[in-house]
Amino acid sequence: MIPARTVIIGLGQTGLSCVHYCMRRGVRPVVMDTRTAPPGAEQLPEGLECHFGGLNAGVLLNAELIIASPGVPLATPGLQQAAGAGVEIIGDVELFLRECRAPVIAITGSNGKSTVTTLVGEMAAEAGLAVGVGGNIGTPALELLKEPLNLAVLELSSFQLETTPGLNALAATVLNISEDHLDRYDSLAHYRDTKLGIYHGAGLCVYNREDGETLPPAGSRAVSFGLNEQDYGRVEHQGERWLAVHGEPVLPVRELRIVGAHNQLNALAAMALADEAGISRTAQLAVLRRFGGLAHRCQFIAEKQGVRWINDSKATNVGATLAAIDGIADGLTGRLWLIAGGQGKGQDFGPLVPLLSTRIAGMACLGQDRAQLLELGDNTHEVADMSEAVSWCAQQAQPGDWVLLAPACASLDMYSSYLVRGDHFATLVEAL
Ligand code: N04
Repeated sequence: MIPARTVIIGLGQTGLSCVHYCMRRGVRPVVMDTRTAPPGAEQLPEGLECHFGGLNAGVLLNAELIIASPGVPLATPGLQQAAGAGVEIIGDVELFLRECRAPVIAITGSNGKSTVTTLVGEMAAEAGLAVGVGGNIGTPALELLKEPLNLAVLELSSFQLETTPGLNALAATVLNISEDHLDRYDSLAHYRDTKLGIYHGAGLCVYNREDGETLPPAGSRAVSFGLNEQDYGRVEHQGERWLAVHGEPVLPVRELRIVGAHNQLNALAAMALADEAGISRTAQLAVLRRFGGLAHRCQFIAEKQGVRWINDSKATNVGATLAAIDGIADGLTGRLWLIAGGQGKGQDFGPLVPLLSTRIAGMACLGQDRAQLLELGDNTHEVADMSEAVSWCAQQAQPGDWVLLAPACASLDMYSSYLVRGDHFATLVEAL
């Protein structure tokens, strides 16, 4: 039951999905957004009460239910007051779960969420299941209720997990934890604990045995993935490395199109989740053999004058940049030029220092927090924008070299999202 006095905070695609959900159930919600002209406002049904450019504390206090966007911190004063007064505050994913009858596979982590979510979704489809894929990736969860499903695969951000108390997934995973979003969390421990909430009520917890921060609570039914022979792992077989399940080789690593140790871990996590959903190994392997990776995720853009240009705009934290560089290292023949910068979100960029003195020939630094990057080494170079970054790298690079956009930062100081940043990069590269 959706109560009559329901407030939806935060518009955009997800906020609109909440509005439509309420309207289908005969409730006309109040809509709020801290932005003066939120995206999607023009698509709202006529005549809804709207408060833009800030939250109306009085209306929030008087609400029976608040559906809060992941874009609004729960620490916002108006929300704190309402919570203190006993108003229920949930997110769109919680609303979805209250109605969804299909089993749910839930995926979070600092990096690799979208890759694993896509893999599991494709595996389920390959096995003939009616599967819905959504959450933090693509389709808002509530949209998945429109079709009858026998499996839902959800990518969940830490912000979504804050407002999803009753997940109870069939299987859930925290892929890895590295620094991110410290502009919204007071510590890495707080960020991690929020992510670990994905294990609440899970039938199976799938964790990364190489990352102790992903460990589920004691007493959980759990299985791990990692690069040795245990559980979901890796073995030597017939003179090469294979992905393995409980020591049994199932697929030569060579047959994966996505490269790097982190992608082998992603593949193993996807298999563990798919097994719990009863998806056949045959279907799993068919997908692992053909999946070439996501757009904006170490995506090859072009070769220009013998230089290869790669778009990893989705690298919005340092961990992702490290994984990208590690992943491409094997194929790399010449030197590597990195484009980085944007909003650092309070991260420590220190882990990039050893790479600047080894693998990275030079780094073009742009955006709001470029000064923090510039001071990491003597082979850094300040640029005003992406256009200057691309032309500087084009001048420096020689045939055989690679240029990688993997900014280790959010794009929101310069772009509306990492997608727009990646597209801009690709356009500039194509024009070289
Ligand atoms: O794209 C990039 O470059 C980086 C994006 C990050 O670093 O991960 N994103 C976020 O931090 C992020 C994005 C955090 C929370 C939610 C989202 C999704 C969805 C709906 C509303 C949304 C943001 C909003 C914003 S709502 C409101 N006022 C980078 C707002 C809202 O500002 O995006 O009332």
